[in-house]
Amino acid sequence: MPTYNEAGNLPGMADALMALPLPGLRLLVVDDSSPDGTGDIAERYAERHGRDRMSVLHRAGKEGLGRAYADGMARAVTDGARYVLQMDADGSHPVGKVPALLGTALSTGAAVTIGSRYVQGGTLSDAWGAHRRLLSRWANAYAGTILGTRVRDITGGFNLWREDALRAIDLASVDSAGYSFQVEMKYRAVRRGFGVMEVPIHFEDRTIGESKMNLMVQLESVTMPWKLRARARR
Ligand SMILES: Nc1nc2c(ncn2[C@@H]2O[C@H](COP(=O)(O)OP(=O)(O)OP(=O)(O)O)[C@@H](O)[C@H]2O)c(=O)[nH]1
Ligand SMILES: [Mg+2]
Repeated sequence: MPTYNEAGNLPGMADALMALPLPGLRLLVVDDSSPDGTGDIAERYAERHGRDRMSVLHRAGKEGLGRAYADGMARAVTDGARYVLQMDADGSHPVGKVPALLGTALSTGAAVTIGSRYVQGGTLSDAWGAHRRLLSRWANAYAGTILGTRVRDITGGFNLWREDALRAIDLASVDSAGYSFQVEMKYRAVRRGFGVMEVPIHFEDRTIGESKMNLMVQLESVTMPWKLRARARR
């Protein structure tokens, strides 16, 4: 779970995850020295829940969620995780769906299980107006068409990865700094022949704290699918 200024969200997320009926679940928070003290709060919660169940990776400064995710996933695999779930801290991704993602991965053998807004049963926050819905749909279709994948929610950030898929993807060489990370990772997995399943989720809007989306991140998302396609052709 990457965090940057999520002091208002992290406590609730950590408590909810630790209360799930999944005794093997470990939480790794990857904090980029948040000025609001999220890293210290994460340490306190790790103490409370037990260091064997929760830990914190502190990074020196804000490098974007893609870098934070790549680092955190690499750490989780090194530490022996069999499955790694990526999940935002802002409350957009439903904690209650975590067991369903794992259940689907285990029962189907999928290497990548996507918490998907865009399969039958997937829903978006009522707070999303027509413009935002269209933009998200369009971003998905844009990346999917350029890359020729049939993944329905290729831009989503609530995904469960089997450990061998993460090893095969070579996290150290992932390019994306921002949220095109989601697209790049799935494309890499599909290209390597790993099976993908999508489980419907309800996507909630963040209610506490601020979005870290900015123009640079958006530009990267526009150019990245072309880069990935060109590289694949080479
Ligand atoms: N460690 C770290 N985490 C980050 C960074 N940027 C964003 N995050 C975290 O990544 C998650 C997603 O960030 P958001 O700002 O919600 O971005 P988003 O979900 O694409 O955008 P919204 O739809 O506006 O919420 C949150 O948990 C953030 O705290 C970063 O540079 N470093
Ligand atoms: Mg968000």
